Amino acid sequence: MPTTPEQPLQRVLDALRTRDRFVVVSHARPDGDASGSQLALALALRHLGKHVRMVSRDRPQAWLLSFAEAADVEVADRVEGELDAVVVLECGSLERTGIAGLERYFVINVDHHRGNTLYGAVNWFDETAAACGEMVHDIIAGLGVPLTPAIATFLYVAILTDTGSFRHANITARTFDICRRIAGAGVSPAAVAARVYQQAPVGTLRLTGELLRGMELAGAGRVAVLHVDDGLLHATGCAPEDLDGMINLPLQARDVRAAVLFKELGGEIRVSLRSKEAIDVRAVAAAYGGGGHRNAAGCELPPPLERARPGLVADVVAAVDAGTRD
Ligand SMILES: [Mn+2]
Repeated sequence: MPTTPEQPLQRVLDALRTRDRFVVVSHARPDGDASGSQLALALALRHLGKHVRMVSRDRPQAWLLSFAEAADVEVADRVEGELDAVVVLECGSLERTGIAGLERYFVINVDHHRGNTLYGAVNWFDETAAACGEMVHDIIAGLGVPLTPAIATFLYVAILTDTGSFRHANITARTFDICRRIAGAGVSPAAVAARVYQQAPVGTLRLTGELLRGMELAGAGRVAVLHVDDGLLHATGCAPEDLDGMINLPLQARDVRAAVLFKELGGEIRVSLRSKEAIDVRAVAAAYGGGGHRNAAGCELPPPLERARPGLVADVVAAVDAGTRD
């Protein structure tokens, strides 16, 4: 695909080619796309002989640590030292990294979240990408780095997880074109899926059971509301990252159009929102200072939860009404 120097991908490629010392970061509490994109790009830059560190505000998820390369991710809340550039993946704003000191460097911003603030010296923002991993794939291809089995594996981790195992609305032909290349590089989709989805400790099954037992319904059964607090995590022996993906469980029900998960953890209240089809929960999250995608978004709320909860649930019901009317 020919590109002109003015195109964002080309500017990213130029910025990477002409520099040598990088830190690659992604967002705090990294998900599969964050860590997968970070690892794939870091390995590709190292393939070119460049000096690359990976830094994350929080430890990668437990299942990701089953990949040996993930041990190389440094957990830190600050970046210092001599660098030519920081590559920020999968972050709508620099604050999403949870890492201090980045603004002092040449920042290369690669992201697919609507509302990206274009905070980099070089910015490539593509909200049509199903995963940041798709964009990283194009960067790696543009750099002329071959898809080694390890690089291809992490790209697949990014795409598999960010598409909800190929179920979300953001999937395009491009997604499958990239996955076709990944499979051609020798990656076994089934083996990667097993490493991602069959690593859970039994405590997460207990947590799943408790979350669903406490599920409430609003909006004539079309909105499912889940709640978790420190006590429930403690009782099931789980950590906050074990909640990842659990908000999607209620969407298995035909009549549930949207799901809300209230997380009262460590004195903070976080809200995750998911929806089906045209129902826009990003707009709901944005009204509370959050963001995300149409079908997957989140925000934070000031305590106490009881004050904000009814209004937010009502807003989700209204979003379901609006999204169902269209
Ligand atoms: Mn993503």
